[in-house]
Amino acid sequence: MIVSAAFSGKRYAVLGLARSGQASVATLLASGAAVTAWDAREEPRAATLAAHSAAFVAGRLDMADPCTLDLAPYTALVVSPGIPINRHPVAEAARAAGVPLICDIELFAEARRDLPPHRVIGITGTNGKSTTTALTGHLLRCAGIPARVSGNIGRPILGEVPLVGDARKQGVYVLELSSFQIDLTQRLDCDVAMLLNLSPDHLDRYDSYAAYVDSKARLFGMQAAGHLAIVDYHAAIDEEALRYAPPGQPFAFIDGVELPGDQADWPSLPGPHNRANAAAAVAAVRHLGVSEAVIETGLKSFRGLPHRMETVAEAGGVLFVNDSKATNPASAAPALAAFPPRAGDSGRRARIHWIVGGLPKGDDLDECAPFFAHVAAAYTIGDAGPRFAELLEGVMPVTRSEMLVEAVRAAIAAARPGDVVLLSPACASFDQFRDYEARGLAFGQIVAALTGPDKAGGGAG
Ligand code: UMA
Ligand code: ADP
Repeated sequence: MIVSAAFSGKRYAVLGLARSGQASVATLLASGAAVTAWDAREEPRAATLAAHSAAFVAGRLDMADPCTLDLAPYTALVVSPGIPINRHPVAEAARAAGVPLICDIELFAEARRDLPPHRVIGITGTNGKSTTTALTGHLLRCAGIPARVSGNIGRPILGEVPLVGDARKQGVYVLELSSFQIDLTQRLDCDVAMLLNLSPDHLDRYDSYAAYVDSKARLFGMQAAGHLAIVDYHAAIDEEALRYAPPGQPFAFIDGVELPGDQADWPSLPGPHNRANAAAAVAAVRHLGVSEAVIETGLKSFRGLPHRMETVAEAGGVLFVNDSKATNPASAAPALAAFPPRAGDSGRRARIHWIVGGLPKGDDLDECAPFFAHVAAAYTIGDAGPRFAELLEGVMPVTRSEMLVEAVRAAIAAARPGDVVLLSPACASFDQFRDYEARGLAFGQIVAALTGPDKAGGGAG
């Protein structure tokens, strides 16, 4: 766990006690701070109390009557990134009391002064963050550089074992950062900061797309002069992503990065989107001195993350691919692009059976449209199902499945050898699942049940 004298003797309020909130409470208490904490749910409240009984005070940070809390005495209010500060009453209460609204990433930024010499790579963007974060950590470790891979990728940074090092041999914290985390961070100076790409997302949390872009661009505004910014060429030009960067800041364009070797030798980085992710990671580690030879072997040995273009089964010549992490149309598009039509008996044949839908992020699938010709049939699910079916009917055969299990069953019945049953929903999962991971696991289990040795029958068996 990361601890720091920076918090000693101060008072913090913490709202949200899941992964990042729990880690924040633990760090603050171990650092000698007093903590008042709350979660809307009883279970995480009880778990936090059980873990830190003596030192911890529960307070109604949800601002519900009758116990509305006076925030004025607190050094800061630490909120979890999942709490919508654009509409939660605690945000207004904190502003009224003049108390900074921060998250665990800002606590880490403050704690850095007490950590041994180290460097930080911060990675944001709409899509590809986790892949690029994991790959960056992998390339550093291949070079023998100690690295922690944390943040939005699912590991709260404050729970990490601090890196040991000295000025000559510094470890690297590789942080995946969501716009929610950047909004709650004021002082994270990344040695290398990258903005991978931008497309509309999370618009329930922002007044406009411009406000979402602005949130991401602030990552560069926190960098010291001389620290490297890595940007997608289009993001930089179209969205002025570097507008907050210090004057004269060095920057690299992702599409200008030279990559060693042949992408065909990188089993976990297929497609043009992964080439861009690789370029961003390579630019960062090159800047920190990793050699070309290590980069070349590291790209080959990298193994991808679950729920991103993950092959979960192959049965009867049909591939089953879990891309549950594709939670918006821009991230589903490369998955469709990855399986172009193949030559068949009667000309080129589309081979994707596309399971699409969930909680929609928008009203269209425009970004996927260039690859509709790759789709043999669509199976719509979830809240977005009826709308997506309307959009796709007439362009491709559509089965209105509603439930994932029905979609998989119908796809198996229709799939022929050489085809791909692809879950790439282009939507959030929260209408039917706890999160994208639960959705991806359900897909894998359904596929196993319907294609495994005990299955009842089906086209792909
Ligand atoms: N809560 C309240 N009141 C509310 C709303 C929520 O008390 O009004 C409580 C909930 O009951 C819950 C907690 O707040 O206990 C939720 O906090 P959280 O959703 O921030 O959960 P964490 O486990 O702390 O996860 C967060 C990030 N979650 C989000 O940004 C939504 C995780 O990113 C991150 O991995 C983790 O910190 C560790 O750093 C997840 C994510 O979905 C993967 N990110 C979004 C994305 O990638 O699209 C941005
Ligand atoms: P994030 O952490 O930003 O959500 P991931 O690496 O987890 O990104 O990938 C999420 C989804 O986005 C996957 O379905 C993947 O196929 C797709 N994807 C990955 N990289 C990119 C990219 N650079 N551009 C567009 N889509 C991408």
